[in-house]
Order: sequence, then structure tokens, then C-alpha cells
Amino acid sequence: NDCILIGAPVDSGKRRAGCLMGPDALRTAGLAEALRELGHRVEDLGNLSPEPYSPDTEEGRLFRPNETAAWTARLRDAAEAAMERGLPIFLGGDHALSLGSVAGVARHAARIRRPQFVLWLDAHSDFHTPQTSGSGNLHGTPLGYVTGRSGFDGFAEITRPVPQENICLLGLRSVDEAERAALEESRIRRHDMREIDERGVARPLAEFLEHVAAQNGMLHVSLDVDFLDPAIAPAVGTTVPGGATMREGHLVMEMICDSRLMTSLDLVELNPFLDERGRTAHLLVELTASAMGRRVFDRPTRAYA
Ligand code: DIR
Ligand code: MN
Ligand code: MN
Ligand code: MN
Repeated sequence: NDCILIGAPVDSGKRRAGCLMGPDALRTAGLAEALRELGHRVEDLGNLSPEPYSPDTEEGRLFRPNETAAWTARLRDAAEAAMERGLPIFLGGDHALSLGSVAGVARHAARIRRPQFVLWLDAHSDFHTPQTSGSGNLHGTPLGYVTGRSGFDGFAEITRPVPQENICLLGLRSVDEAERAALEESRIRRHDMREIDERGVARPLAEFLEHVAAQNGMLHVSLDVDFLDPAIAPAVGTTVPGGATMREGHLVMEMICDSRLMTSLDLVELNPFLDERGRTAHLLVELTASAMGRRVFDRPTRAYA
């Protein structure tokens, strides 16, 4: 595989600053080296910047909409271009980067006439629109945007919405009231932590991967740090107790690898300012390695803090 690392230091999607340091923390934790060790070619495009935008004001309910829209335009184009050449890995940055990454990969899929699927690994459903968002934080809106919900004024128009039935949410345990109502009306597939406790993570995931394979789909995976339990992944601004364990996280990534379906990946919401000696950054590198071919018996024997 040709992996294309795309630094996306988006920090405008929520109020707590720090995700802008995410791409460099992932590099420092050895992401490129881990991928090369697995036999992949790796190209690092460095960090992107948003398109020019007029500065955001303190007025209005939304936090930094202009900056986020400018990032969305840049990342959509970068994603679409990178899909021509390999498997893009977006180094976040907060989850607002996925407005652009998912919109871009969906355009590429439409152009080559293949259906786009999205696996959303997150405590949250991120299905808000700017109108329904209670926080005004746009990192809660990427799935609303890419499915073509209305209300994203000032954002690039979605020409290739991702069909709701092509999206699978895994790890849910914090869904706002307005999102719940919209999700219940939708055809989005969703598996909350209660279901994962009862059935394990493998069965719901296998069902989705079989569905993607049956349609010869492209699969975008969006990994929000808060999918994981805060005990193993503390470096995120929106920790929610009761998340995925270390082994659940790895099993998900190992199954994604075995399926050979993944065509693009987001690593988002890492806030290195909140990390404990790079522990969460290292875990994201290890999980990415699992998604890209590392097996349990191939793991390096060095231990992380
Ligand atoms: C919350 C938080 N639902 C919001 N969303 C987060 O602000 O809309 N998504 N943290 O991952
Ligand atoms: Mn998220
Ligand atoms: Mn969310
Ligand atoms: Mn989240």
C-alpha cells in the first residue's frame, strides 16, 4: 500500500485548544516508521492549512464557522486528490476535519463509480447540523454535513452525499437529544456500548464489513480518540467513561485489516496537551499499525508507559 500522511491541524471545531499539535505528536510517536516496518510506502505531505477566510468573530452561537468552512474546502480537495494516489491518513486535528476528508473521498468514489461507506468509531454520533448543535462546536457535525443535511451555510455544497445506510456508528455512549431524534429518523446503522457489551464488538462490525464487501464499496474509517476508554486514551477534550478497551480497539482494526476494505482513515481529536507522555499518541499509532497489517504475534516487545 501507498500511505499518504496528511497533517490536518484543525483546532476550530471546538473550544478547548490543543488538537493543532496532533499531527506532530503522531509523527513523534512513530506513525510513518510503524507503517514502513509493515512494508508500506509512506509519503508525508506535511501539514495543510485552511483556504483564506475572513476572521471569525465572537458573535453568534457557532464557534469559528469561517475557519472550519475554510478547512473543509481545503481538506475536501486534498482528500479527493490523495485518493488517486494511495490510502490517505488524515492526522488530526479535531473531528471537524472529517467534514472535508469524508466529502472528498465521497467525491472520488462517485467519480470512479463505487459506493462510499463510512465506519465512525466514536462515543458521539456527530450528526448535528449547525442549527441543532447545542454547543456550537462544529466537530459535532461532520456526519450531518456529509449526508447532506441542510443548514451548513458558508460551507462548500455537498454534491455527493454519503447515503445514510452506508454509515455505521460504533461505540456510542453520548448522543445529544436533537441528534437522537434525527438518528432515529435515519437509516444510519448504529451500535452503542450496551450492544457491544452484550454481543461483543466483532459481530456488529463483521455484519457491516460484509455489507461493504458485498457492494464492492470504498471504506473510510474515522477514529475519534474518545471511542476508546479514557483509562487507556486520556488525551481528548471530551472523554466519556465506558469506552472501548485496548483489545476491542485492536480487534476492530485487525478486522478492518483482514477485510482489505479500508481506503482512507482519519485519526482525530488527539489533544497532546492532555496526554501522559505521549501515551495516547502511541496507542493511535499502534491501532493504525493493526489496521495496516500488524498481527498480535508481530508486535514489538518494547512496552509503552
Ligand atoms: C457534542 C460533542 N455532541 C457536541 N461531540 C463530540 O458538542 O455536539 N464529538 N465530542 O466527538
Ligand atoms: Mn467525533
Ligand atoms: Mn461527537
Ligand atoms: Mn467523540
